[in-house]
Amino acid sequence: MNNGQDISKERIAAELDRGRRRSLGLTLDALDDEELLTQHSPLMSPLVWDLAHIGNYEEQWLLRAAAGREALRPDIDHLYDAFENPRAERVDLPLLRPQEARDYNERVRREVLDALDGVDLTVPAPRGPDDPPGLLDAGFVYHMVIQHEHQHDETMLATHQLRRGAPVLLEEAPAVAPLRPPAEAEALVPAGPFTMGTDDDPWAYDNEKPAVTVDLPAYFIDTAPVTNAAYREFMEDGGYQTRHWWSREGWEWKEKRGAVAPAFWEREGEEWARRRFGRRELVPPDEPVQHVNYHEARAYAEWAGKRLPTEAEWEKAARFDPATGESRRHPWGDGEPAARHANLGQRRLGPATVGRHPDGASPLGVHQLIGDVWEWTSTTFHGYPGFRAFPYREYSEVFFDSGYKVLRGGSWATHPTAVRSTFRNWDLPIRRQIFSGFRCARDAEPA
Ligand code: AVJ
Ligand code: FE
Repeated sequence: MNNGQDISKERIAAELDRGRRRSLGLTLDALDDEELLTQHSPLMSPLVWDLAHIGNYEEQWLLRAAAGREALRPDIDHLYDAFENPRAERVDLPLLRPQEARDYNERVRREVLDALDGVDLTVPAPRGPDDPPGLLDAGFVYHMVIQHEHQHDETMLATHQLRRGAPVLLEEAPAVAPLRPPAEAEALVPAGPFTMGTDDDPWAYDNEKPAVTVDLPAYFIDTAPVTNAAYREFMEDGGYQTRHWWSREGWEWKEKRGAVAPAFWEREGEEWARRRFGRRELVPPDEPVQHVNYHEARAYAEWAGKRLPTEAEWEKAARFDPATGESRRHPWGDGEPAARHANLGQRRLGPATVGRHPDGASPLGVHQLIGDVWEWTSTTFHGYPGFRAFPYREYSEVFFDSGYKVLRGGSWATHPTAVRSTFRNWDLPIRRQIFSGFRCARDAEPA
């Protein structure tokens, strides 16, 4: 079973190419060498690090591990090892220059495509529970590398957002779709079991496996992410000045940072403006709020008399079909995301207005779960029961149970291949340079 996914080599080659054109668009077209080598923020790598890291990861996994070819540049592995080199220190490494990085990536890619013909990507016969998974099973390692490039492209967009100076990224005019906001503010998710995670999605990472049955009591979940307008009500009601709404950790963060609004917001008389990729504009009221951290999301939820959803609640709202009792790959079904379903893949440089994607709603009527903004959940990143690290502990396992909060659903900057209803992202509760927002939930029965 491969969940109806096309695992043809043509698809893999096309997706590899799509990722590369995107990476080059974020580095080559946009900025000169000096800007690529600069550290725009201590939170981020110089863009040229991400670029060569993408190629080095591809060399390690697709050339050496998958195709068994000889290493091209084992001498640079240590420079592009994310664990050996904290982000703030990468600027001081003897990195490949931008043109060297492009040439290296192209060399790796040429060999990868050359070797692709000879690899066996068939779906294996069902394995026993103790048999280890295989790197090539149903194209796994190729999917991992395709997603990896897009994940770094999203990270590079966060670097672009932090960068000062004239705008360099172009924005396509968003297609005008009919605006059909959800009729109700909340959806009731009925009590009962659902399937969380997956055993057989050929794009799924180790942390999305294995599939587990989770039984949840009934709850309400917001049918849309919290908007800028709603978030401003919290601000104007003294949200950032009222200790009561915040956790101890959250209040400490807020006091230390002096935060009074989401990141990149600036006062404009009585109004609020925001900086977005080098442009300044009034904050649009009906878009999902973004660039808030876990503490801010949690404080808002407390103020609203609600709470953040757990990640299980988020996933059930996104996948559960009450008519069949089954879990879907996406809120709208098992089909690939199309433009009408969700705002993904950097088509715009920000979230879409609430109500723009009625065709992407879940069976329970929850909108915009996929795309727009990553949504904070109350869950600490952990392994599902039966978790097995694959193919390396440093993708997921080393982050388990250490205070990282799970984010779900992808943002406008997330590529369609790099998100699904089972996909789990994570970050520290203080981070807000990512494209993060949230929605609220509450118990259906008072506890
Ligand atoms: C899953 C987004 C948290 O960017 O740190 C990139 C993805 N892992 N390279 C990250 C990742 C290795 C990861 N996140
Ligand atoms: Fe990486």
